[in-house]
Amino acid sequence: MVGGRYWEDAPIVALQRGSGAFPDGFLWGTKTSAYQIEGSVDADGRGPSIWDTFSHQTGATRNGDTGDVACDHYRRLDDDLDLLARLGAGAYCFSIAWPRIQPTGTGPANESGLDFYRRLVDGLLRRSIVPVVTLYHWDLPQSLEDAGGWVSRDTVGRFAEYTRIVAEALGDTVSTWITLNEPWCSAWLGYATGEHAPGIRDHGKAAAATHHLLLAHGAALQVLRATIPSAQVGIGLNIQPIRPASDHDDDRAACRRVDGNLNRLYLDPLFKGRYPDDMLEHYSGHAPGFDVVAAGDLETISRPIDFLGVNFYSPTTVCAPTRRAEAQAAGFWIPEPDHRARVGDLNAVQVLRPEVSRTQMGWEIEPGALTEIMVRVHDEYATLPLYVTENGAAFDDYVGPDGEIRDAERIGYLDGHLRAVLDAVGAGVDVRGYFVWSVLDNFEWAHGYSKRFGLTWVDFPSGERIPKASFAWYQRTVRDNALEP
Ligand code: IFM
Repeated sequence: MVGGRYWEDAPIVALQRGSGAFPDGFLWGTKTSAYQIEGSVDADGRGPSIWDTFSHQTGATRNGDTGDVACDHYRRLDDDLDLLARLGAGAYCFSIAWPRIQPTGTGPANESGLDFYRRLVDGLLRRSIVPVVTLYHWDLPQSLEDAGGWVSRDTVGRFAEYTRIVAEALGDTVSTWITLNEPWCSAWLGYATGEHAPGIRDHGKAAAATHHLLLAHGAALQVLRATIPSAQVGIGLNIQPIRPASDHDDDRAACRRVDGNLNRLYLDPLFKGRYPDDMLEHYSGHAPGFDVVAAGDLETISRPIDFLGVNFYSPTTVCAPTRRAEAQAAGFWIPEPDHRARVGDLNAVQVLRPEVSRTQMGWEIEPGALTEIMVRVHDEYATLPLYVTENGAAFDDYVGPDGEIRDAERIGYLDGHLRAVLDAVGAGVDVRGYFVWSVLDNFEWAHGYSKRFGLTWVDFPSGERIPKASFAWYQRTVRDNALEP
């Protein structure tokens, strides 16, 4: 934490603007993903996913943590549904583990796997909670990775087949669908930096994976439209403002490259039906790269969606590698490891503003950046409905001697970002809902269990759940459909 002690910082992020009331019908929710919470990785015919394989490799995750047990949600389903009911948020977004449905990523459905999600959806509906289904949150069946994973075009057809199975099984009870969660992470953390499964480091493969993921989105969209004509379908992107450290041309060029990789590489094909020219040129020397694009693909990718899911945590500031010294002289701090520089061969260096508070992930807290990115989507891409499908923060929570978890920083973070949502609404953006990441502390990928994002503390050895102070705060917020003044 920079810029003061945390209890002084927390209120600073809680901006004091407006009445704090949300539009009627605003959808309040929380979100999780299968591998991060379910555990029971061998149960009822589930096959291995790339995250099972990856997390068991030495040094791949902090402390050697895996999702083998995670929050044990698979076996504690009913209790977790009761917890959601107690929270009172009207929606819950979860992901389906593809390897539970098709253990090897192809072939007939595993009915036991489908039954788990049928029970989950029925349990939500019985508690008057709207189910929102994510079809893919990073847990590709290992057999498909062995056949080339997202670098292979065949995976697109497999994803369409899997989507059809799920849509036929749940289509009469689920109306809101997210095809992919954060395809940028699947492509660039999975195939370029190797920080995520499958742990590959090859920029040409990451570019090809980007295209096949987007094509899989388009293919799934068609399947969903054909199978459930009334479905509301979107995709969840981790987009964020990227800023140059200075007005210098080199910093601005670095900023444009990072923006191209993180934002435009996804928004442009989805909403404009083309990849950005500068990114095509940037990756032209990397095979197979965007050479995998075939005639008609961009039409498939850019078919209209019903909403865009915005997953937002933090903005990023970058400088050119040649201007590190100037950035430091201007007061920026340069973290190690330097994420953006390693991602996507972008020739850029991430810098941090020392005066801005950060979460336990080291991510800068700037709620106004959420308003900014949503206004940008609205102004530059499309006026379609937006949902904030992920927003939240990891902090250094702990259970006090009295058994309470007073996560004031998280409340400050969420309050500030919800005010930023209201600012976007005030600026004319059609924001329909907001999902906190996450309702439970869970397996934070390469960070293992060291980062807690939950409204609920999970004691991992015993599985006990303890709602944090932010749980009660969110309960009041959704009940009032408004923030406290
Ligand atoms: O935990 C992740 C989630 O799986 C995807 N979005 C970001 C979260 C926090 O890092």
